[in-house]
Amino acid sequence: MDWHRIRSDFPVLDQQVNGHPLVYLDNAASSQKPRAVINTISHYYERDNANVHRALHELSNRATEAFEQARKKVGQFIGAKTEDEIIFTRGTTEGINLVANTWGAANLRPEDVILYTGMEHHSNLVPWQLLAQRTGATLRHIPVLDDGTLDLTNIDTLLNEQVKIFTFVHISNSLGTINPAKELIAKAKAVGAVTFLDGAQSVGHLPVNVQDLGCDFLAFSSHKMCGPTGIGALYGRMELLEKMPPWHGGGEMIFKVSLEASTYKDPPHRFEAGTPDISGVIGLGAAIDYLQAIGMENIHRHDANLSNHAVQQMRGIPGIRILGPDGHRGSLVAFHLDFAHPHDVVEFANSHGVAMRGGHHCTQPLMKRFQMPGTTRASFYFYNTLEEINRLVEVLHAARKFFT
Ligand code: 7TS
Repeated sequence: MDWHRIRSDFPVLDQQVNGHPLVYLDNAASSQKPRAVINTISHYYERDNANVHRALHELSNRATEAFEQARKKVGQFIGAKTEDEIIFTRGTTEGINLVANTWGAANLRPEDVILYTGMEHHSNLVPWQLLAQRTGATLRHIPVLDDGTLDLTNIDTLLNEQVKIFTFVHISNSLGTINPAKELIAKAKAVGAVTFLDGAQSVGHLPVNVQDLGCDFLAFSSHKMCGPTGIGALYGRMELLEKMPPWHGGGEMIFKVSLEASTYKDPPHRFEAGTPDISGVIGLGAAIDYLQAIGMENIHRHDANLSNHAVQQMRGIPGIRILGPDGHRGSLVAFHLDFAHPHDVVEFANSHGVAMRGGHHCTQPLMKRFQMPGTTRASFYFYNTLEEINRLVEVLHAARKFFT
């Protein structure tokens, strides 16, 4: 693979920040976009822009065709049985809220348990907490070990017949831990629990196949995988989607409407009220084409090289504490430096052209678990290079000199 050539597909990376070449290491928050995606969106607005599913004129036909083609691409990309199992959302957060408010509201009773883990992003905690308040269901979580992996010692007690839904993150955005999704989903199935996988950090980074994993739901965000912001997808197994009531009401999701009542379309349209983010969906389709041309296995391997190299190099910085597992991990390294607050580290790095994120990363319970107010996080994607990681390490050594 010619990763340097691939990197040149991303115009934004070719710039100086504060007098230094930009080193963009905030990919877990949002990835950059290749020219192919930017051009697809421009082309849509320059040549095809119209509303979808409504008119019989040429532009609307083209827009509808491109929109529905993108649904097919998403379905194939994650191994759905049919593209009708793909619902377009605003992102991972909305996908989780959709399931909590439809499947959850219709199925949860006070005697039921919602199981999640101690390493969830707030977006995989708060919607379930709201649901528990509404339904009387109980919340339960799998604890996290010191090495950043799940403590599965008591899994058979935690994941018992009371559990109605087990929802968990595939790759942690704060630790880099890759959870054993297939194994956990199989355990949940054995006790009759529905499973929800938060794929925000995984779908753009490694091959994900919902039929192989066996999950009932999977949510992810386009902007973390080279696509535009404001769009994402929710996969739901058709047997479940068919039984779920709608969430948002409005145009496009109905079959018949009278002044008294309405009937609804089949999935996925039942869950897509109003004019969708058409250019976003088409842009996401272009991002998937782009990622597939590189190959998800290749991306995963390159990610692993980058994070291994980073962990090895960063271990040499005095006063550093690196969170997350020692071995195989996602493409990010979160750490704490005993000489400076994460926000100060991030600011210092920014003054040297290095973009990172500092804070709790929307995982406050996890920060409490590790007794840290926050961490600094360097997160990589396939367009990052080993040289950039060396530059990061150089800047962290300089930070140590600066702050001590
Ligand atoms: N789940 C995980 C694991 C995430 O990392 C994020 C976003 C979300 C859900 C929510 O995704 P959204 O696209 O709906 O916002 N994570 C981060 C992050 O780590 N830094 O900024 C956003």
